[in-house]
Amino acid sequence: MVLFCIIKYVITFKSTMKKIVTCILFLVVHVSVVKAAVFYVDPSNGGSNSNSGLIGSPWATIQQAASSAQAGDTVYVQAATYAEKVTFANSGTADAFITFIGVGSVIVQEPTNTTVWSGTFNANTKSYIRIQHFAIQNSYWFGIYLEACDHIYLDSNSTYNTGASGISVWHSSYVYASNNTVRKACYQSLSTASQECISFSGVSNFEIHHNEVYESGGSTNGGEGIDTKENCSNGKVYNNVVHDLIRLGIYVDCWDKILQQVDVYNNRVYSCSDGIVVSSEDSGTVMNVNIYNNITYSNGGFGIIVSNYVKDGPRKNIAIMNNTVYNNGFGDGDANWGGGIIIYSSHVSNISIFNNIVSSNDAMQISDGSGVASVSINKSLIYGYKGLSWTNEVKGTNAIEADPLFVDVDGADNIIGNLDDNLDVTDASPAINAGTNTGAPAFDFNHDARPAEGIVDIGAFEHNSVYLGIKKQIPASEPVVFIQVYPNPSADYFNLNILKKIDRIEVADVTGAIVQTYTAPTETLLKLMVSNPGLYTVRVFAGSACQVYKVIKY
Ligand SMILES: [Ca+2]
Ligand SMILES: [Ca+2]
Ligand SMILES: [Ca+2]
Repeated sequence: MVLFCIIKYVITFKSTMKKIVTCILFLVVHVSVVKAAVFYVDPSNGGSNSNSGLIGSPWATIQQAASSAQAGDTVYVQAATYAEKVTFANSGTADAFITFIGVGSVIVQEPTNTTVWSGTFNANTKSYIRIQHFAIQNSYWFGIYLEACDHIYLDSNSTYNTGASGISVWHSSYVYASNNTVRKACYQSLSTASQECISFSGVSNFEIHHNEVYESGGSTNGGEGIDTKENCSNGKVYNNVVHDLIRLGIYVDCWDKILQQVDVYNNRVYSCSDGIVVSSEDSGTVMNVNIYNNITYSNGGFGIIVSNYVKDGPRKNIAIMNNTVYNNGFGDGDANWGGGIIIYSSHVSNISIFNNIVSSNDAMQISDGSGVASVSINKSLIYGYKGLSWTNEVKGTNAIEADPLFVDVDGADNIIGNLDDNLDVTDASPAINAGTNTGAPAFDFNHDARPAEGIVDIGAFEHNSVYLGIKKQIPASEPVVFIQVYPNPSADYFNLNILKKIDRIEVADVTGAIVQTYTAPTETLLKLMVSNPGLYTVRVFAGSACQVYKVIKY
C-alpha cells in the first residue's frame, strides 16, 4: 500500500510520459522506506479517541491526531466544528512531512480560554509539518502560533476574529504562509489587541504569499496587516491582497535588530491607513530591501513610506521600483498632507526610487525629506505634482508628468478603493517603454516577463508582455498543492479535496481516454467514481498550471 500512496507531480504537457515514468521509479525506490500512515478525524461518523485513527476507525479530536501522527503520516480532518486548542507534538523529516488536511469546512474554535501568547493551533520547536485548509475562529490570542519551528507550510487556512495575530511566527526558519485568509485579527472584542494580522518576527528563509488580509483591529494597539519584523531575513512577501485595515498594510520593521534581504512585491494594498512602510522603530538596521511591482491605492495616508517612526534608526540599500501608487492621502483628514511615496527619515542611505507611477495622490506625489545625497529618484511617471513648500515634493531625474491613462480606476463596480479597481494602463499610456531596464524586476504584477518591446514600462504592469505565449510563473520553492486525493488506492471511490480555485479536472484511464471531467468545481470535496479497476490520471488545471495525480482502483 505504501508503494501506491498519492503520486503527485507537476508536469509540462510535452514531457508528461517521461516524468510519469520518472515519478513511478522515484516512488518505487523512495517511498518504500517511509512508514507512512493515513489517519482520520471524524467525530460525526463514529469518531473516538480510543479508535485506531485508521480508515473506518476515526478519532474524535484533532489533538488526538496531533499527539499521535509521526513523520510521514497524513491526517484528514473531516468537516465539523471542533472546540479545541491543538498542540502539534511531533516533527516530520525532510523526506516525510507530517501533514494535516481539513476536508471541506473544518472549523476550529477555542474553548473558553484566557491564555495570552498562545494559539488555537500551536507548534513549538517542531519541524516539517504541513497544515492546510483549517478555518480557525474566535481565538483568544493567536490563531496559529509557531515558535522556534522550521520547515512549516501553512496553506489555505483561514483565521477569523482572533485577539492577536491570525498567524504568528517567531524565531523560526523556512516557514511558508500561503493562500490563507486572515480576517478580523487583533480584534478588540476578544481581548486587548496585540501584534498584527500576519506576524513574522525573527524568521529566516520565509515566504508570505497569496494571502488575503482584511478588517483588522479597532484597538489602539496592533492590527497592521503583514509584518516582517525584528531580525527577519531572506524573506519574500508577494501576491498578497491587504485591504480595509485601520492600520498600515505591509510593514517591514527591524525594531532593535538587523532585518535584511526581504523583498515585498506584487502585492495589492488598498484602503488601509497607509500602504507599505519601512521602519526602524527601536534603532536597529533595515538593509537590502526591495519593494516592487506593488499596487498601493486609496490608502488614507501614504502609498509607500520610509518612516521616521519612534527612534527612527538607519535604513540602507532599499529599492522602490515599478510600483503603481494611486489616490492615497485622502483618508487622513488633512488636505495638505498625505500622498504617494515619501522618504520621511534622514537616517537613510542608498535609497533608489525608479520606474514608479505616482498619480493623483493628495498633497504630494513623491517627497524626499531625507536631505541625503544617496537617495535617488529616477524615471517616475508623476501626475498631480503640487510642490507645496512643506512637503519636500520632488520630481527626480527624467520624470514624466502626464496622466498614466489607467484602464479603469474604480473598476466595474464604479466604486474606488476596492478589489476590482484596475490600475493597468491603456495602449496610449506614457508609462509604456518609458522606464529604465537597469535594476528593474524581470517580471511584472501579473508575473509576465519584463521588459516587453525591449524597454521596461513604468509602473507595476508591463504592457504587451508575452512570455513564450504563456504566463510566466515564479518558481515556487515547492509546487503548490491543488488537490488531495484519498483514499488511494481504493476499492471504491476517491475523495478529491479541492485546495485551490480550479478551472478544470480531467480524469483519464490508462489508455488516455477521458472518463470524467469537472469544470470550475465550486465544491470543496468531490467524490470520484470510476468503473473499472486500474490506473487513472487526474489532471488538474488552474490558470496556466497543470498538475497530475495518479490514482489506483483495485
Ligand atoms: Ca490628506
Ligand atoms: Ca471598484
Ligand atoms: Ca515595455
